Amino acid sequence: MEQTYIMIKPDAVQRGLMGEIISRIEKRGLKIAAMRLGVMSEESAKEHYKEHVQRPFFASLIEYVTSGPSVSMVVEGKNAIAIMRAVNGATNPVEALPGTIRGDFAVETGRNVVHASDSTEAAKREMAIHFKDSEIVNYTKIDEVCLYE
Ligand code: IDP
Repeated sequence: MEQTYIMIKPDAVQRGLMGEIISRIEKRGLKIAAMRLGVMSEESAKEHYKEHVQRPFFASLIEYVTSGPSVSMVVEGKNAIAIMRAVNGATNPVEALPGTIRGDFAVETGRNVVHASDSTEAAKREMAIHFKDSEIVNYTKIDEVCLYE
């Protein structure tokens, strides 16, 4: 089983999309192992996005993700990292296919509604920024019997 870090970004919270996004994750068959609503600190945001520190959009990205409440989650399942990247769709919503979260609910890259870790290393790093080990819940869901061979 894999775990990945997901953020429902502040624009999505303001637009009332939390339930829709959580519902898509659940319906896909992934399990929510941790979840918290809160305003991300500037320190956490800068650590999270440190690979982009030299990019021209860095300051506006930090301002965006700390601008209001967001939802942080750890999502778990077989191939959870790749599945959540596909569920979210392309970074630029113009290229995101209909049926993906960004393809259905977003218009531009700087307000693209959701985040998902893009690799095992990123998932591990991002989960450690946003959650203590004790906040990640280990439990079995009854539907796992039907989801997995
Ligand atoms: P990802 O979120 O799909 O992993 P990244 O390339 O890692 O995409 O970019 C991180 C975030 O930075 C994007 O989701 C988006 O919010 C923001 N971002 C990336 N490129 C641009 C840009 O050209 N303008 C504004 N914001 C950008």
